[in-house]
Amino acid sequence: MKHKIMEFLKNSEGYISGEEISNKLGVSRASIWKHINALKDEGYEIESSPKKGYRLVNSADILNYEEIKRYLNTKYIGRTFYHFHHIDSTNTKAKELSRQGEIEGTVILSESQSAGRGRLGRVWCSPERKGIWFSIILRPDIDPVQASKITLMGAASVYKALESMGFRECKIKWPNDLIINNKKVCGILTEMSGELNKVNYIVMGIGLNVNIDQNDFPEELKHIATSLKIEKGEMIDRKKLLGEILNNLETYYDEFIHSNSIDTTIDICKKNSILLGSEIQCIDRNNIFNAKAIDINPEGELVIQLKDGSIKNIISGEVSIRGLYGYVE
Ligand code: BT5
Repeated sequence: MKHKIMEFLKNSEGYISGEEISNKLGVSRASIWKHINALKDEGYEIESSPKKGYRLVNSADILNYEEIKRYLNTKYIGRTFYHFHHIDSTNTKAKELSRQGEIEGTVILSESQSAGRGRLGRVWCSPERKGIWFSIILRPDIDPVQASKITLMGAASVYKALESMGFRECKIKWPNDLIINNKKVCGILTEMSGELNKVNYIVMGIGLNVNIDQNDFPEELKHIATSLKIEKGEMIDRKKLLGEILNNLETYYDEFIHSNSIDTTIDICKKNSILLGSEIQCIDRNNIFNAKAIDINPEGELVIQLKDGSIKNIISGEVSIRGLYGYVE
C-alpha cells in the first residue's frame, strides 16, 4: 500500500488529494494518512495541506526496489528485492532465504548492519544510508571449485559502475577488494553451500562505502578505508550506482553461465589490478611468503612467481594477499 501511494505521489504534477488516493486505492483517508507518515519517517519529504492534499517534495535517499527499479535493465538480478532499514548481516539473511528456496538473482539490501561480516570472522563497518550493503543469491549449476569466480564478477561489476560514474583512480585488489588512493572502498564476501560436485547456492555480499565521512569511520579504519564521497568531495547517487552494479553483474554472470566464459571479468580485473607486477605477501594457514604477482589466469586464479623462480597459481580463499609497499590491510 505504501508503495502504491508513493507511485501516486510521484506521478502527480502537484498536489493530489487524500480523497482521490483513497478512492483509487479503496482504503480510508485515515489509512492513507498513516502510510504518508510512515513514508515521511523513511525520509520522503511530503508536504500536506488540509485543502489540497499531499505533494512529494523530495524522494528519500533510500535503496528500496521502488527507488532503484528505474535504473535496472536486468531480467532477474534485483527483480526480487528485500529491503531492510536495519539488519545484523545481509549475507546471513541471504543464506537463510536461500535455504528456504529463494530464487536466483534475489537481492537483500539493508541501510545499515549491526553485524556486517568480512572474511574470516572480521567485522564490516556499515553505517546507516552511507554505503551500499547488500547480498545476492545465485544458484549456478557449476562445480563448487568455480565459485570463487563469482567474487571476481562482483569486483568487475563494481569497478565498471564506479568508472562510469567518473571514478578513474579505482583499482581491484584480487580477489575481493576495491581500492582508491591506497585505501579500501569496497569489500566482497562470497559464501557457498554445496556438496562435492554441486552448488546449492552462493551468496555474494558487497559492501561499498559511498557517502561515509571521515569521522564516521572508527579510529582503526580511518587510515585504511575511504569512501566515494571522501574521494570526490560530494555526495554520490546511491540509487544509480546500485542499478549500474546489478546491470553489470547480470551481464558478466550471464556470460559465465551461458558461454562458460569469464573473459570480460578477467580482462577488467587484470587491466585494473593493483597487484600485478608488484611484490606481495601471501599468508596461508601454515606460512607467510613473499612473491611477485604476475598474472590472473583465465580461471581467475592469481599467478605468482616465488623467489626461486617457480610459478604457482592461487585460488581466492586459499591465501590472504598483502601489498608490500602499497595497500596494507
Ligand atoms: C571483506 O572482508 O572485505 C568483505 C566485506 C563484505 C561486506 C558486505 S556488506 C554486505 C554483506 N553482508 C555482510 O555481512 N557482509 C557483506 P575482508 O577482506 O575480510 O575485510 C575486512 C576488513 O576490512 C576488516 O577487518 C577491516 O579492517 C576492514 N573494514 C571493515 N569495514 C570496512 C569498511 N566499511 N570500509 C573499508 N574497510 C573496512
